[in-house]
Amino acid sequence: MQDDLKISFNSPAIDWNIAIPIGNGRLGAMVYGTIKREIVQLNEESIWSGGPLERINKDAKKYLSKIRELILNGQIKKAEEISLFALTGTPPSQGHYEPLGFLYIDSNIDEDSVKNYRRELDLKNAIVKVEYKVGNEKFTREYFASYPDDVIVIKLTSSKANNLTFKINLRREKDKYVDRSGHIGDDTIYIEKSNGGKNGLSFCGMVKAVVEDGKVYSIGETLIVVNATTVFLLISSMSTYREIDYFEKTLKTLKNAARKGYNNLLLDHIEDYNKLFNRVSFQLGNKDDNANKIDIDISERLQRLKDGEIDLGLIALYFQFGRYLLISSSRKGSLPSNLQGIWNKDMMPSWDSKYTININTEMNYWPAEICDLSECHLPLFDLIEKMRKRGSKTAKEMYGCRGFCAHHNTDIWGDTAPQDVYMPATYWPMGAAWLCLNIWDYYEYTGDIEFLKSHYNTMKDAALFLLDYMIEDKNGHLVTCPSLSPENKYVLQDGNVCCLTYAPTMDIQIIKALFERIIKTAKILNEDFDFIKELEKAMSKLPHIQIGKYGQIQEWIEDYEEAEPGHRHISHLFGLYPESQITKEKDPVLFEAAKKTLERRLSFGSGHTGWSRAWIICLYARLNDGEKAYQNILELLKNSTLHNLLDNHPPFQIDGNFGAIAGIAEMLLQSHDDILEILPALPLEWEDGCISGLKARGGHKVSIEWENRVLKVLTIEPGFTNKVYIRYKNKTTDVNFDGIEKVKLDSNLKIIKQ
Ligand code: FUC
Repeated sequence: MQDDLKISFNSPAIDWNIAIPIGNGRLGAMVYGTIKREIVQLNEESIWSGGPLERINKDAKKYLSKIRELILNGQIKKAEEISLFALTGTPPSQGHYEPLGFLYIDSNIDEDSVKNYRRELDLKNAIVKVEYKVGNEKFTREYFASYPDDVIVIKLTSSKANNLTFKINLRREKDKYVDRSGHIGDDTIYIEKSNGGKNGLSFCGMVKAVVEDGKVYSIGETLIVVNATTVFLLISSMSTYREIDYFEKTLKTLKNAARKGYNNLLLDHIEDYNKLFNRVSFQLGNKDDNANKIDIDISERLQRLKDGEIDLGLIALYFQFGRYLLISSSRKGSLPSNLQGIWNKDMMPSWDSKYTININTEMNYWPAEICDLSECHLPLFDLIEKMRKRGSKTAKEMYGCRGFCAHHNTDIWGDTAPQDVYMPATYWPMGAAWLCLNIWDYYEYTGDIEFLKSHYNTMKDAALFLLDYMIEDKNGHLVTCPSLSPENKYVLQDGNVCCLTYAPTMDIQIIKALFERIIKTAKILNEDFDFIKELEKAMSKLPHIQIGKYGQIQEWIEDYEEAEPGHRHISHLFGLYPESQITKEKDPVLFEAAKKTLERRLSFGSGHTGWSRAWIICLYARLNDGEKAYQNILELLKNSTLHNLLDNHPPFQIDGNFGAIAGIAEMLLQSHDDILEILPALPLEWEDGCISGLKARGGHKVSIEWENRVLKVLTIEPGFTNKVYIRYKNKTTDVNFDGIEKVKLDSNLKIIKQ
């Protein structure tokens, strides 16, 4: 592993946007590293306002045919008006994610006498360290979030014996939103919010202090440590989302962790984290140069980038930080990473910090497989199963359809009814179909046939909904109706600006992607042959992707003028990435049109949000344009990245981090269409580099070393498919892996050694 995997800060965080995230999938914390009052902002995955809601509009089915008729006849405004009344959820909104609160550690340290301050995130071991000196005395703090022991751990040490004295509190915003707090014995304090049996969650947060020497006691809701040399704090939280006995369970978790002791907690944490993180290493540019920059404050590195300095090490660091974030916010058994991963500071967060499934949640999981973090992908499938149950009711009651559907948002209870009263987004019924594509993707990288088998019916249910939902248009095409192209609007000849439509391009592409995946799965499982035929027939009746008057991929079924030609969503390029329906080999004309589409969007200012910029990186990688992909990475770092490297929508939204690193991986390796393409979009500036451990479809582990922009060594450790086709520039070859453990090839794709 590299030793330049640190994000350094030479001052405490002045606000949340420069605090450092840690997490174990379920518990998250933002470490400020402040001195006199240390602030650690806390999250637990399931602390949401309210509870599961039944929001299906009972009049949807009654008005559905009218809405369809109006849309097909071009009376869009009328259709939109009725949809507002008849399709909007009752009530229109799901609940929102909330923070657990703040941990405050107050001491009497004189901040003016502090010197040699340093705060860092060590990505190699997922540990935050804070160090500073007062006179000759050195104070050190270490923070990590342990997945194996389900606690956040903070260790405080002073170099002078018995010189740590501080008090600790747990608070929620403005000291409100808590209905019980206090201490349990001498060494533990808690806050609790119980819901009195109403529809909603109860939860608690707890801190336990373990001292080696000195004294710990509690008064009221304050924990007091005096004259200690080393103390470690254990923090946990739980809600009724998982445990009726959340309070007892939390207490037990803390006791177990205390018994285990700091060193064992740390060792197990590092071992667990390293198992995932160490799979991929990435070196870009000059090794010594990168190592020299590692102690520079990250804000300064970002500023230098803005000033035009090249910092390839920062790109590699950003990439690994993204992998760190996925490991920290999405672990087996946890909820999936939401709009803010797991790190939300607001009681009323932007877009509720939920799961927006018309791009954002999907983007969170784009890097999961290629960056060899399949295990982190699993929480998404648990949520899809929850949605399946709720979504079959939505499909039936709103639309009279079989199967299951979801609209553009979901929550931790798998809500599937339309969310918001927002014409450009709310009435889009494709959320479940898009999410179900990940089932196949997981299989394609892991070869886990049992997983595929057990999730086949979920994909099938998403398809059954679509088979029933689609109607024939005047040309005999099968079309989704009503629907929209997230979240853009179009202008009709009469000047009306509209959203609702039938068969927007993205829908056609999603349906094709889903049906093709199901057909492949059914063939592998050797079942459902009649259903395969049904899907094939339906696919043959889907409208074709069309090219519009600007040479662009048409976003809608008609070549409408876009209301916002620089819109952040680039939904109609879904077929280019994440899908691979538009490739140079399959259709050079559509490929060119995709290029024009992107250029046009950008020329009108697209990419202004972090995730939009991240998608653009992925799209340019698929267009084999390394230069433009790199320029967009720079734009993202310069204009849409906070000083703790978290993505800035604004505000912070984690999808941009994840989308961007998926794009970086796609610049170096692509594996759609049964061929491994090596360095498909390598920018001029990335002269030398080495990435090891990327995953390709088929489960192959790929390492690539290049020098002077030429492939030096390609190493492949075979996965579950026997044969791979490889392409590098204009050379192709195939390798049969029968009985081979590892193969190395040179720039001519000749085998160097096996
Ligand atoms: C979609 C996007 C917004 C934002 C929100 C969470 O509505 O259009 O930009 O990311 O989701």
